[in-house]
Amino acid sequence: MTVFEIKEKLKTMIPDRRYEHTLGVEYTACCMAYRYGADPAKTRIAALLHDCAKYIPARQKISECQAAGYQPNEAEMKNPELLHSRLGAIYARDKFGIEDEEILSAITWHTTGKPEMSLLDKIIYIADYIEPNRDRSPILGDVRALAFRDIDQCLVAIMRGMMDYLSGSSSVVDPMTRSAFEYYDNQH
Ligand code: DGI
Ligand code: FE
Ligand code: FE
Repeated sequence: MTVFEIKEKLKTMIPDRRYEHTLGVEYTACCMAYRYGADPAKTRIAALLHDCAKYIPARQKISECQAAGYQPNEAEMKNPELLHSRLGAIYARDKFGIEDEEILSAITWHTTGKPEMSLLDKIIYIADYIEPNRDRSPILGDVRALAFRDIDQCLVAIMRGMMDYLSGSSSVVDPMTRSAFEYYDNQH
């Protein structure tokens, strides 16, 4: 599929506002790819598809992940929203024909992060957080400035902000969110 065809199909899967967010992630991630030397074509596709499964009902998220061979963990069963990234990668492969493992990885890990992220994983994770339509995080100004200066410092700042946010809410922290933060926090 061409990028144009991917966009046309994607528009039928998510509401307009989410599509705008997706375009924000696309151009933010591409700028970061130019800055850090990631493959711009792969970056673009990962960005476009990262939230393609966001609007699937919770029970269907669970059942489609299971059908594709992934058994959700306890945190994901309690909060199936977490599965939109995993299911997004499944859709990227099955509905959009994407077989590139780097792209599928960046989609899979864009919500929780993980230890030992690839450059593309980091770019999609960060671009998702700082794209221009975002306005709710108190640390946005700081992490936007860091994104083009020091990608790892930016990553850990976002992860720390996420851990703080989750500890102030009643939601479960996914084990991967925690181990990603601990891994990058220890490196700094
Ligand atoms: O899909 P987006 O809204 O663009 O962004 P995202 O994929 O990063 O998802 C963001 C949401 O995921 C946000 O509301 C916080 C939540 N989240 C991230 N890690 C965890 C988490 N929620 C829980 N309960 N546990 C986590 O570990
Ligand atoms: Fe997402
Ligand atoms: Fe997103």
